[in-house]
Amino acid sequence: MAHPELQVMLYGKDLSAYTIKVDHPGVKLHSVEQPANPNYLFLNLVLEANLEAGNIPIELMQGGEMKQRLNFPVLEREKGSAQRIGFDNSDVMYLLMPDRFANGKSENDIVEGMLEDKIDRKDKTGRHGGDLAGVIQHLDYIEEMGFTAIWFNPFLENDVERSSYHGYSTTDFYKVDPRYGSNEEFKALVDAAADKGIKVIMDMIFNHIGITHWWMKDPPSADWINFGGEYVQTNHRRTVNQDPYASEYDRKLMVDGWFVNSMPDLNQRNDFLATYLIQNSIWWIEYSGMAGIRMDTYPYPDKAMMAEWNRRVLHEYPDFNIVGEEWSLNPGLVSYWQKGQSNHDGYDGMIPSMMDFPLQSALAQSLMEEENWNTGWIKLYDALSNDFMYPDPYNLVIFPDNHDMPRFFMQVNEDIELYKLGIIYILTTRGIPQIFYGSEILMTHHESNHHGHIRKDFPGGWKGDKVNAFSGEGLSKEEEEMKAFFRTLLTWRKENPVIHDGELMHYAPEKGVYVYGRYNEEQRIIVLLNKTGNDQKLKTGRFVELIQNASSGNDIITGKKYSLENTIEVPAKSGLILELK
Ligand SMILES: [Ca+2]
Ligand SMILES: [Ca+2]
Repeated sequence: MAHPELQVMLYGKDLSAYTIKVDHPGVKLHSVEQPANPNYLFLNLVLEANLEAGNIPIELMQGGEMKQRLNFPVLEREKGSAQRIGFDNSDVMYLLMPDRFANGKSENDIVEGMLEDKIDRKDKTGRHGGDLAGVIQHLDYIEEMGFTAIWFNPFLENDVERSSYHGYSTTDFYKVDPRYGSNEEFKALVDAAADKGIKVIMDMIFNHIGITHWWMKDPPSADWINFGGEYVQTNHRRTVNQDPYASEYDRKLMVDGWFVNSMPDLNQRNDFLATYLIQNSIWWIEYSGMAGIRMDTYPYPDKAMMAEWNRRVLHEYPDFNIVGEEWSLNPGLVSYWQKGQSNHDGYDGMIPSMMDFPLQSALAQSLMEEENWNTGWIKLYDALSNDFMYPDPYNLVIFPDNHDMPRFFMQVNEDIELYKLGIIYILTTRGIPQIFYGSEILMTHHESNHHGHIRKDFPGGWKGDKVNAFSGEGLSKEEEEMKAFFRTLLTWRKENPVIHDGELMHYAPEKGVYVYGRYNEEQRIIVLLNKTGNDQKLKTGRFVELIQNASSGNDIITGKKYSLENTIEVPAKSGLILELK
């Protein structure tokens, strides 16, 4: 590894009573550190260039006698591991929640001894039985649809009493939850996905753990958990990270307060804990072969440690990608974090990508508002102009919806034509698109906007499902058509680099039509989105910078040819994606 030091946490009764001996070629025991709790020791090892794969013996000594010997396994690295390419704007991510996508193995549905030891598909916050095996079985589907990456909601062990299905309450950072599978199964999934050209992105949470994490019974030190391990609610005032006027009181409550009472807040200022989390990420990347990380609740952990975490991961894997979640509609706040930003306080967050929440909101407003001087498409046109604030807007992750908000189809009042306009926009504007599973079959949640209803079971993922969205059996005509629409658009996007990293130019909305284009040396694309109920005739002279001397364009969805001589007619409530000729 680029970083030669490794810190090993040892846990066991009265470890402070032992001295540690490591005598192995290629390894030096630099030092042993003792936290407040005598049941822990931290060993600082230096791994030298001549270290070979195998077991490093760690000996626990007392009075010159060896009392116990542990074998710390060191594995051979995969060739080219450090040079792996992270997700980028040539990709489209498929976001799925492992519990709710497909149940590939019924034998792991209930794991004896775990705190939530039942499944109930009728319970919105219960476990439904989906797992990693189910995803492996349906990789063909994800590939055929044209997705090139999968972002998994978290699947590490969540041995908590209730709502363990969503995976955001980690109880073991080094272990896949047995109800989803095993570490080996995850690695097999990443390999099988790679064979299909699909990258895998892991969801990580550094801000908090589940209340039943084993640390809670016997933490290494009192400062391991914020507020001394006692529940104090965060104020959720996320602006404190950027606000030049924030009081220390507000700042501390935001960053150190707990997200909810069942999720103890980790103190990343503790150096042992910071190292533990950093090494854990690097271990998962190296072990599994994955291509990216999505970091949860990005403004909540200690921001200096988060910058250091990014630096360390990118030091090992310079072309890796990491995206953070700052749920703010203010691009000034979001852009603060991105690597290369020049900030008023000198902070460099080091993170390559952020989730583009401001653009998501502007898109939904644009589609739902009446066209007017300051409403409708102008929201999206104006929102995009904020890109001057970002060091790298082409590396932002863009999305119509995700697992934490009403599905986009519901946001546009189930209007299929408006929905299509939104999807065209996400798949053709700058950035790295992310699509939530079920979007391709118009999934709804009429029961409620409760997260448990939004994260519905994908039809066909369970034996006996009447509808099978994988095969198409039982889908309505509208659902079938939407699936085909996605497949056409995604397959085309995959093959056309101009949509990945081509330049972007847009025109102020007129007559309810928003026009923009993507171009590079080889290719030019013009996208025309007509929101109105009428066909709209536009003079093409206005677009000459973009279309140059092209006289026509072929719509990539219908294959139909459109003339660009003098005028173009954009059909009512529809979008055209024209490849210019
Ligand atoms: Ca299962
Ligand atoms: Ca925190």
